[in-house]
Amino acid sequence: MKSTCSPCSDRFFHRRVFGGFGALTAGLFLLVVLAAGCGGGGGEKPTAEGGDQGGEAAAAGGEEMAGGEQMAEAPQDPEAGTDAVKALQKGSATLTGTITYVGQVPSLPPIDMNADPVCASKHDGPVPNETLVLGDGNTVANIFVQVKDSFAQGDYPAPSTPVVIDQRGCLYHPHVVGLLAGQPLQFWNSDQILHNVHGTPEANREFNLGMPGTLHDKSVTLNTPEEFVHVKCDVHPWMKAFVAVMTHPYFDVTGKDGTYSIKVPPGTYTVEAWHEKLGTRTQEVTVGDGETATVDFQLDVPKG
Ligand SMILES: [Cu+2]
Repeated sequence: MKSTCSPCSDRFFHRRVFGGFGALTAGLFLLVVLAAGCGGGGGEKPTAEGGDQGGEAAAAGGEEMAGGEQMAEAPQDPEAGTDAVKALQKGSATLTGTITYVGQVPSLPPIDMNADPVCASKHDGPVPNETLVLGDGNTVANIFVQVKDSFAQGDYPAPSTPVVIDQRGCLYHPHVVGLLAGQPLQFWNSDQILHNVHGTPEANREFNLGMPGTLHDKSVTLNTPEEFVHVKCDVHPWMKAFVAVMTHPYFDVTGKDGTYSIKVPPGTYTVEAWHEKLGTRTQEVTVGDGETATVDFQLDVPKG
C-alpha cells in the first residue's frame, strides 16, 4: 500500500492558543484555527442553475434548541439525497476505514456569534469551531473520502432528490457534503432568520441566495464537477460549508467517529481523504469480490 501526502498549501496554518474553552469540551470537540484555505479548482465558467425556489412545507416537527426554543420545521428527510447517491454505488466489495488526527491538538477559541445575538441565543454555551472537529480518540469528522479514478460525467445519472444543507443555529449542517453534478443542492432555513447563502465556485456559476426567515428553502443545481465549492453566509461570516460536485457516487463523508464506507466493484483503487485545512492524503488498495478492505488515514499538520 502506497501513501502520499499532499498538504493543502504552503501557507498553512497558524496555531492560536486560546484560553479556557478546550477543557470544557472534554475531548468531544477539539478545535484548530488555521489560516489560509485551500483553493478550489480552476477552470472555465460554465453552467449552474440557481435560485429555483422551493418552499414545500415539511411536516417534520421542530428541533429543540437552547433554552427550549423550538426550531422551524426541519427537512423531512435530509439524508434522502445522500442516500440516493449511495444507492448508485455498485459493487460487491467495500472500502472502509477510520480517519484519526495524530498531531498535537491545539486549543482554539469557539465561534464568536456575538455579532448576532439571535444566533448566540440558539446555543447554550460556546460554539465549537468547525474547522477541525474531533471525536473520542481524535477521530476526525468532515473528511471527504473518495475513490480517485476517472469517471465520465453522465456515467451515473444525477438523482433528482436534493442533497440538503440545513441552516440551523447559524451553522451549516452538514459542514461538508458531496453530490453528483446536476443533482439539486437545497439550502434549508430552520433558523427562520435572515441568512444569505453565497457560493463561490470556480467551475460553476456563482450563486447568492437571500433567505429571509420566512423562506424555508432554496435550491441550486451545479452542473460542472468541482471540488470543492465554498459556501458562506454574508450575514454571518463564520458560516462555512464545502460542497464536492462529483461525477461518481464513490465517496463518503466522515462523522465524528471518523469512519467511512464505500461500496465498489472489486479492483485496485486510489483512495483520497480530504480535509478543508489538513489537505489530502491518498493510499492505494486492492479489494476482491465480496471483500472489505480497510484503509485508515492518520492526519497531522503538514510541515512547512
Ligand atoms: Cu447566516
